Amino acid sequence: MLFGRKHKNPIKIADKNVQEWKYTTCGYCSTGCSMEIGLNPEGKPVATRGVAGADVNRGKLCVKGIFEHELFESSGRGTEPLYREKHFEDYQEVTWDSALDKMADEIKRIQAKHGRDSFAIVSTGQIMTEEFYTLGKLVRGVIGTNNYDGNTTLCMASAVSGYKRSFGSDGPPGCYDDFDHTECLMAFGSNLPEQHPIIYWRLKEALEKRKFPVIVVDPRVTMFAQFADIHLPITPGTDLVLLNSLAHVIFDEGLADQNYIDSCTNGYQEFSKLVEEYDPVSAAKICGIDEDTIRHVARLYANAGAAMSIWTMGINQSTHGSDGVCGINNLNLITGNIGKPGSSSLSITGQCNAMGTREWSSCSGLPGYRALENQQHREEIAEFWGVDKSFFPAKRGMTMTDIFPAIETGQIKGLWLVATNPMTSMANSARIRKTLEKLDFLVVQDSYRDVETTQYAHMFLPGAVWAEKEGCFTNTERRVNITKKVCEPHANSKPDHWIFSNLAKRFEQGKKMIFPETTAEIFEEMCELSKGEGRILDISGMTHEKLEQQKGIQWPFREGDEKGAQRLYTDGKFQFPDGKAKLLAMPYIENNEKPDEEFPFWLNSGRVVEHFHTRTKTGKIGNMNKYSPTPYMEINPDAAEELGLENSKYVRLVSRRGDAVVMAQLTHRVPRNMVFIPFHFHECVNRLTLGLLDPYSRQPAFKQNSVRIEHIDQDLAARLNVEMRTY
Ligand SMILES: Nc1nc2c(c(=O)[nH]1)N[C@H]1C(S)=C(S)[C@@H](COP(=O)(O)OP(=O)(O)OC[C@H]3O[C@@H](n4cnc5c(=O)[nH]c(N)nc54)[C@H](O)[C@@H]3O)O[C@H]1N2
Ligand SMILES: Nc1nc2c(c(=O)[nH]1)N[C@H]1C(S)=C(S)[C@@H](COP(=O)(O)OP(=O)(O)OC[C@H]3O[C@@H](n4cnc5c(=O)[nH]c(N)nc54)[C@H](O)[C@@H]3O)O[C@H]1N2
Ligand code: SF4
Ligand SMILES: [Mo]
Repeated sequence: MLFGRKHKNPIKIADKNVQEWKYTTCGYCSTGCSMEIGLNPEGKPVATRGVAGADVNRGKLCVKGIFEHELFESSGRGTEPLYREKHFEDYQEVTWDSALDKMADEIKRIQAKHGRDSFAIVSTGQIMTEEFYTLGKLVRGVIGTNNYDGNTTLCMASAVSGYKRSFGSDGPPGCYDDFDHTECLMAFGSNLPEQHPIIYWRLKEALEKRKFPVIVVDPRVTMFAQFADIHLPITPGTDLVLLNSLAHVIFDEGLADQNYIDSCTNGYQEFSKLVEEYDPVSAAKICGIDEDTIRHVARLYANAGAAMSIWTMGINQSTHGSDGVCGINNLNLITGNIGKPGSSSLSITGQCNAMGTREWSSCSGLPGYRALENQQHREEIAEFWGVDKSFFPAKRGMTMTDIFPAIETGQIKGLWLVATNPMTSMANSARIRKTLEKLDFLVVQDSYRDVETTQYAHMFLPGAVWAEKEGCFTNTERRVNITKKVCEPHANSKPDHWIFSNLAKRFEQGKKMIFPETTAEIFEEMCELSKGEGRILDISGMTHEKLEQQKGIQWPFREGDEKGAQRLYTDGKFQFPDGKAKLLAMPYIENNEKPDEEFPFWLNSGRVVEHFHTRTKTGKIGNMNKYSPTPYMEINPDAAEELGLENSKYVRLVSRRGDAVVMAQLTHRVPRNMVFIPFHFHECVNRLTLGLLDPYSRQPAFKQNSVRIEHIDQDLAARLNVEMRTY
């Protein structure tokens, strides 16, 4: 028998002829992996590898990271600025000077005619922090519109809102190292192995050293649920009921940490009174988790020496997203599980720099977690930038999800989209299309020319992507890391911060202000602004060089500090004036679109490991796209049998908003009354979604909708499907 290594063909890794490796941080998800891009002798990026000494990923990368060097030259990249007078005329290539002159003129014209706030700006979680800061300076200090927000309203807004309501400030209090100390982990609406594979790997490493229970709350049997000790297949949109009921059991059985509650929180009376109503028997009827399991999980969590919760979009994207986050915070406050090793309320962030925009973009306030509502903050920034303090509004303006309806009603006439693709990523695409068509002036600034929203724009500005420029991202655990420039921007595309500062120069006020040339100088300015007694977001000890040396540093990191802070609130002091956190009493209100006779299936949506968002990047990289090139839905085989539906057949899904054609994948991952569709495909799930908004965060409920399934002619569907596959 010829078994054994000796007789096997050894795996050969093709020699890419790498001459130099350059340090960067991954530009996909918020895990924040440190990587190096290999350049061949011609300076072309040909390989990617993980950085062994980096604390986050310790040499590992997921499938998206490994092929990231391929995106620089992928198809559809923007090459030159484009302009056209009217929608649907042909675009003409124009110079940067004429594009930016025209753009400044249009902004001034619209603002003069309809008021400053009639021009809106929506940005992203995917450009560098220095770029966010520069955009904020331009928008708040020069253009002066208050209708300025980011796609993070589709993503992290509920986490931000929940952190502010519970702790008095945004900022995830924990870190990945908590996995090495916790004795119980509960994950709500997060599919970590697919969406944050390297955070999941850190969790697995911790579990291999020391066993502790992992509980996953998700209506789907996700990969994470399959690996968990306990899976709670919750009824969509009812996490708050489960959370209130866990608190009920913890109080009822005397398992709460009363010392911590008394010394570190307010609101106990009201909260404990409200959760009295959420006994497990009543709660089970709403959330679908049986009473014994609720009690069992409550005891496991409360009796653990250290317990932590993580969550992602299953919580945030919900009509009770913000309440769900506060519910998780309540659970950790009553069990004394904040700010200690292994004890945390850790929101797993989404995009590579969704944290950077929260910290520095001024979208919902002013830089460095300052608030527009705070007079002292307005004065500090006005003085620092050299702007008249009365120029700043005293209250935050519209969110992304309110800006679109305001275009419909004619209140907003012009829109500038920076690195976001709402034609595919916002709910109810038909309505979004009509809305965009109403605009007098729409600018799309994206690294890809073929992004769907460009079809509705007047101007397209090609932005350099990721490691074509230098700057920072902040990851889920507040770690700031640096991406070095590894190659020149594609064709005539420009770094986003260059676009922002060159537009600023076309306004009188912009000429008076300083917009530094390099991101290192911009970073220094931010460090200066972050100094201050009692500020948790203090990065004053950081420099670009130190970030590369230490392969990322967690904030707060003050001047003179040797190490970043792993955790927040370690002293039990929170960011409210009296230093106490808030226990919040939140009744559950049922308001979702639920399955009924006409639309009998829950429509759930989310992601798969090989694709990122609207596929502008991964759709073009063969080693990603090949795994799921076709829009599809997961459907339970029993439901399929009832409908007479076979695996790999096409179906038409219909909701109250529209329809979509997808391929059926039969799997027990979804319950009998649910279908799940990855949202990566254009003209697909968001044609169907409703997207009701959370009252606090204004984040859409992307995951709770209802649909029916119809048969469709297979030849027609296959044809339609080929046409839909843009790449
Ligand atoms: N491969 C890949 N990774 C990514 C991304 C990507 O596009 N591709 N995007 C990044 C971004 S921006 C984000 S925001 C994150 C998202 O990361 P995740 O939130 O982990 O991903 P999703 O698939 O959107 O949703 C997670 C789960 O929520 C569940 N869910 C639905 N409704 C409910 C509910 O009512 N309650 C509960 N408890 N769960 C529910 C869904 O069944 C789904 O399995 O991923 C980041 N990482
Ligand atoms: N049904 C459903 N819909 C959803 C979700 C869901 O779970 N279900 N999830 C929501 C969530 S959590 C999110 S975060 C959103 C994401 O939705 P989008 O914001 O639309 O996400 P992307 O497709 O990543 O769009 C980012 C764009 O920025 C471009 N880009 C990348 N880097 C750069 C750069 O450096 N400069 C410039 N100028 N452009 C750049 C990319 O090419 C891309 O076109 O989708 C939301 N929509
Ligand atoms: S886990 Fe996220 S940050 Fe790490 S390589 Fe994968 S996509 Fe990039
Ligand atoms: Mo996101």
